[in-house]
Amino acid sequence: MDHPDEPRYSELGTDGSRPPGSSWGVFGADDEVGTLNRVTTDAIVRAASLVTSGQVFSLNWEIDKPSPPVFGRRSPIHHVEGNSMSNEDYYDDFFPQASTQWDSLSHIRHLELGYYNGIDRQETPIAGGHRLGIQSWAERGIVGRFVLLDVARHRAATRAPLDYGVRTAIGPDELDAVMRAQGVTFQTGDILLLRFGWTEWYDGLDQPAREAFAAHDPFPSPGLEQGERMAGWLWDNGIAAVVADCPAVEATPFDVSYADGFLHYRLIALLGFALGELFALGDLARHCADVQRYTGLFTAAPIQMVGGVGSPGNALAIM
Ligand code: UVW
Repeated sequence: MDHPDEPRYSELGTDGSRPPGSSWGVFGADDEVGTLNRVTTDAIVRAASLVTSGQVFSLNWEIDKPSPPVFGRRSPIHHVEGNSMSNEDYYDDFFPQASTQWDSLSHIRHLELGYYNGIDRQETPIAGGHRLGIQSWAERGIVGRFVLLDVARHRAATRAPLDYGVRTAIGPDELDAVMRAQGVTFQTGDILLLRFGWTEWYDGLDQPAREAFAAHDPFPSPGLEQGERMAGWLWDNGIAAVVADCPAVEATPFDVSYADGFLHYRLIALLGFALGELFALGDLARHCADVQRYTGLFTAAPIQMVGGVGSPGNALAIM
């Protein structure tokens, strides 16, 4: 893909001034936005022109799913108060990263190299600062062309359907095959939507099965394969945000004890990717398959919380 102003993945950090495989400095020495910088105003105008039928798809799963939650998060407790005239509600134990969510760039720190763009831990939310907080994306919104890659449908058509009881790591070769089958190519600044069918599978479980799933820690799920090849594919394809319908974008279980055991290190801390997880992509994917079009307009408005680490997805796809 052609975006000549940016180095290729193989060139990142090769001058010795930044860690190899990092985009630090590419979007500016003080940048806190990361790959969302790839979405230009022209790209948004082009994405808006893809809206032809006006059909709108909410990509937000219920706020209290999965239930029980995973990764040590808690379920929101919803209260409604009122009087004879008005009502209002509030939540206890609201974890913005429990259901459909964005991970801000302050979510993950690389074990040896630290936070995105070399930003000091003392300036980030965990130390009481706000740098790399979700406000960087709340202020600009996340808007652009989406490209949906329906990995689950492609698997079912070409091999066997995905088995959600086992760990399945999907790598660049398979994603290239899905792209060819769907007839799509990328443009710089695309929002990549990856459907593994995970939220739909979960929706089909009864409550005892959901309890058993949450008790099985670490649990298996499909997702992207870990390692440099995967990171390089996303970078070199000019992707601005990587959004999936599985719990971690990457396959689980992952291994946080080393750099290539956990793709989050490379994507968030080294490259500055916006990651979205547990997005509900089923209805959109069915529609895309029906009309044989896998692109459209994507919009999301992360919560404006200065120093927030994550946010509910608040996302729509418009065709
Ligand atoms: C972890 O990093 C474990 O969580 P998430 O997948 O929500 O980013």
